[in-house]
Amino acid sequence: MFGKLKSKLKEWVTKNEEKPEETLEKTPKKTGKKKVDKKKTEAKKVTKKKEEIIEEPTQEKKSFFSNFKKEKESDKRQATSDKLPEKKHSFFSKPLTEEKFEELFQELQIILLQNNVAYETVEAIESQLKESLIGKPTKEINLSKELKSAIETLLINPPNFLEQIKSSGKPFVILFAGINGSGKTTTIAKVAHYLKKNKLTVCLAAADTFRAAAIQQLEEHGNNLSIPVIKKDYGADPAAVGFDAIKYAIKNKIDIVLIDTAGRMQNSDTLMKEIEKITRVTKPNMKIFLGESITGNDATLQAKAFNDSIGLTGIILSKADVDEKGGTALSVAHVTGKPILFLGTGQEYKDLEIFNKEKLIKKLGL
Ligand SMILES: Nc1nc2c(ncn2[C@@H]2O[C@H](COP(=O)(O)OP(=O)(O)OP(=O)(O)O)[C@@H](O)[C@H]2O)c(=O)[nH]1
Ligand SMILES: [Mg+2]
Repeated sequence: MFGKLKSKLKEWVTKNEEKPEETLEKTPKKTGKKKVDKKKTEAKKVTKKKEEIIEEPTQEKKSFFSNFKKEKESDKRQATSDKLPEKKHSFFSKPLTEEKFEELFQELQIILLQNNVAYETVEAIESQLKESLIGKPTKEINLSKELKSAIETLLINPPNFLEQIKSSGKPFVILFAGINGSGKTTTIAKVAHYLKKNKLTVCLAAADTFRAAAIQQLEEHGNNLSIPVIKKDYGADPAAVGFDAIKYAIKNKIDIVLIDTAGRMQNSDTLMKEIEKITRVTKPNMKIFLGESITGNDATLQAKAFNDSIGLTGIILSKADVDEKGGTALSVAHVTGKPILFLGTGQEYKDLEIFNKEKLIKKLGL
């Protein structure tokens, strides 16, 4: 996860921080500036440190240093004599203008969009950065730090899952919803395994009575994990299956009921009405949207629609192990305002990771 986004962000930060005076002050305002930059690049090419060059300036490089000195002296004079606030700053401490910010952000915007960050989320990052960067002296700008803090504000750390369950009445009902193949049934099995490991008792409701073999798939997980599965026939009312599972849990003093539901596209009115009915009948304590990390903007749109329909409690993103880009987590969390509870990181029962925003930001290398 984050392989591509991480390397692209690092590339962008390094590029813009290495030569802030070149990138942030791209438009040469003074004569001779172009010459200065060209000479600087040449000096870099021979991979000599600035200090070494200053000690022994060759004839060829003398003009670069004399120009540089002149620039600094002229800036110094302006800083003391000029009344315009913009010119009170030295060569290296001019405040970043809105125009320069737009120039700088353009490239970052493309990187983010290409890595599955939703447009809305890119805009949020832009406005955060704008607020913190515009007017700041360019030499004081730490892009990595600013970007990190902009991303940090988009994410929410989830509440303690086990604590929430333990502090609530029995049975604790969790409904899983999402589009076809997003990983609902597999994730239910992983969550059941996790709860069992934490000494909680679980039963599963096979409320996907629609897809062929969906009930058998859940039963197989139930058998593997020694967890009861409550089922009806294919075509039965899924809300009734959920209701029966809750009755079973009350009777058998089971702590948690996990309800599996059929995959449904968020734009299918009938199926969205059906999930609303399941929600009304089973009154889940938690309504979880299961999205795929790899689907990017689609997952964001789906999460939004499911949230509008049943009011989500949180999100689980599956297939983070095969996600190269990593922007989905940022977008889904930001757009819905709901916490990501877990990340699915593989196909085995143990492959479920509690979401942690600090860990995610660390993975981004910021
Ligand atoms: N690599 C990887 N594969 C996963 C993960 N979670 C689920 N899968 C795979 O995704 C596929 C679909 O998973 P299911 O659990 O059947 O998805 P579903 O949402 O229940 O599908 P429907 O019931 O058809 O809507 C299966 O092949 C799973 O093994 C994960 O975190 N990582
Ligand atoms: Mg399923």
